[in-house]
Amino acid sequence: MKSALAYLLALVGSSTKLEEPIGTPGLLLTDEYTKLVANHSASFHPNFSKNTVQGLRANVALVTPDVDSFFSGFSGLGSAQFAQALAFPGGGIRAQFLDRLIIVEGNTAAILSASRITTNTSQLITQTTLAETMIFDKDALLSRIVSIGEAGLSTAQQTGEVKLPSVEPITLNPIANTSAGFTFKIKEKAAQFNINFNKKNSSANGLLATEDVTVVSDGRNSTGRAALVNLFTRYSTSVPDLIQHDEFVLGQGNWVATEYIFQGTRNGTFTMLNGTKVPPNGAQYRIRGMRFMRFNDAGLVDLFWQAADNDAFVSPIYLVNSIPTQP
Ligand SMILES: *[C@@H]1O[C@H](CO)[C@@H](O)[C@H](O)[C@H]1NC(C)=O
Ligand SMILES: *[C@@H]1O[C@H](CO)[C@@H](O)[C@H](O)[C@H]1NC(C)=O
Ligand SMILES: *[C@@H]1O[C@H](CO)[C@@H](O)[C@H](O)[C@H]1NC(C)=O
Ligand SMILES: *[C@@H]1O[C@H](CO)[C@@H](O)[C@H](O)[C@H]1NC(C)=O
Ligand SMILES: *[C@@H]1O[C@H](CO)[C@@H](O)[C@H](O)[C@H]1NC(C)=O
Ligand SMILES: *[C@@H]1O[C@H](CO)[C@@H](O)[C@H](O)[C@H]1NC(C)=O
Ligand SMILES: *[C@@H]1O[C@H](CO)[C@@H](O)[C@H](O)[C@H]1NC(C)=O
Ligand SMILES: CC(=O)N[C@H]1CO[C@H](CO)[C@@H](O)[C@@H]1O
Repeated sequence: MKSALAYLLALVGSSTKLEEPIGTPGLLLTDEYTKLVANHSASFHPNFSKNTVQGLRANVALVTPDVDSFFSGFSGLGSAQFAQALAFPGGGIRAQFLDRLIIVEGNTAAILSASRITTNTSQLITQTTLAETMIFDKDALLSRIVSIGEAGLSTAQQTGEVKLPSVEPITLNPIANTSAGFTFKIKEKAAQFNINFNKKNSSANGLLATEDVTVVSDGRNSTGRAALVNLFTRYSTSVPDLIQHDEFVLGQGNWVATEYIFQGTRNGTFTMLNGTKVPPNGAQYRIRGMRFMRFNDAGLVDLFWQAADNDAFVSPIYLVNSIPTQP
C-alpha cells in the first residue's frame, strides 16, 4: 500500500501519510481517515451481532452503493445484495461475529473473528473462524469485502463429527507499537510462505516460525514447525498442481495478514475434515483463504492462524469455469 517514498519518510520519522493508492480516487491517507477506517471496520460485527433490523441498517449505511461482496463463495454487487447476504437468521437462531484481531493499513482492514451460532437460549450450535478483508473508499465506506468462513467445519460440528469448542469470551489481540521498518520486514517474511510453497520448498516455511509456533486451522490448535509446514504440504498428493497466490499482504505493528487464492486440480484421493476419503475428479478448484501471523521481536512467527475451508475442494461452488446448467 505504501509507496517507496512514504516508506523512506516513515523510516526517517516524518509523519507524512499523503499518498493516493491506485484504484481509490480522491483518497488521502491522513491519520483522521485511517482512524475512521479503523472505526468502521470494527463496527460491522457488533452491529451485525445484534441480529436486528437496526443493526443491519447501520451496516448498510457503512457501504458504498456499488459494494463488491464475496461471502464464502457467493459473489454480490451492490448494497442490496450486501444486505441480503447479511440478513440475520431468525427462527430462534442467533449469529454473532466476535473479533479477535483487526489490522488496518491505509484504506484496507483484515479482520479475524469467531463466528458463533447459538440458539436464542445461548446454546452453542457451531463456532468457526471468520476472516475478512475490507477495502474502504475515500469516505471510509466499505467498497469491497471478501469474507471467508469454514463451511466444512460448520457442517461437521452440526452433525457431531467434530466436537464443538468450549464457549469462552473472545477478546481482541493487542497489536504492538513497532517501528515501520519492523512491520515492513515482517510483511516480506509473510509473503515468503507462498513463494516457498510455489517453489516446492514448503519445508523452508518452518524456519520462518519459532520452534513452538501455535498453528490454528480447521478448528484445531497444534504446535511446532512440522504442523505449520503440514498446512502447505497436506494437498501434495490430492491436488498435486496447487498454486497459492497472495492478493493482499497487510501489516500493522507485529502482525501481518494475507488474503490468498489457492487453485489446483483434484487429481488424487482427497480427505475431508470428517475423515471421509473422496476419489479424484480431475476438476479444478479456486478457493480464497486468509492467514494471520503474529511475529515475535526476533521476527519469527509465533502464532499462525489460517482461515480456509478445507472441504471447499469437494464443493461445486469453488469449481473453476463451471459449466452453466441453463443454456
Ligand atoms: C465509532 O465511532 C463512533 C462515533 O465516535 C462511536 O460511537 C463508536 O463507538 C465507534 N465504534 C467503534 C467500534 O469503535
Ligand atoms: C426463541 O426462539 C423460538 C423459536 O423462534 C421462539 O419460539 C422463542 O420465543 C424464542 N425465545 C426467546 C427467549 O426469545
Ligand atoms: C508508538 O511509538 C511511537 C514512537 O515511539 C510514538 O510516537 C507513538 O505515540 C506510539 N503510538 C502509540 C499508539 O502508542
Ligand atoms: C529452500 O529454502 C531454503 C531456505 O530459505 C533455501 O536455502 C533453499 O535454497 C531453497 N531451495 C530452493 C530449491 O529454492
Ligand atoms: C488456540 O490458540 C489461539 C491462539 O493462541 C487461542 O486464542 C485459542 O483459545 C486456542 N484454542 C484452543 C482450543 O486451545
Ligand atoms: C490428472 O490426472 C490425469 C490422469 O492421471 C493426468 O492425465 C493429468 O495430467 C493430471 N492433471 C494434473 C493437473 O495433474
Ligand atoms: C462427511 O461429510 C460428508 C458431507 O457432509 C458426508 O457425506 C459423509 O457421510 C461424512 N462422513 C462421515 C464419516 O461422517
Ligand atoms: C444499531 C447499531 O448497533 N448501530 C451501531 C453500528 O456501529 C456504529 C459505529 O460503531 C455505532 O455508532 C452504531 O450505534
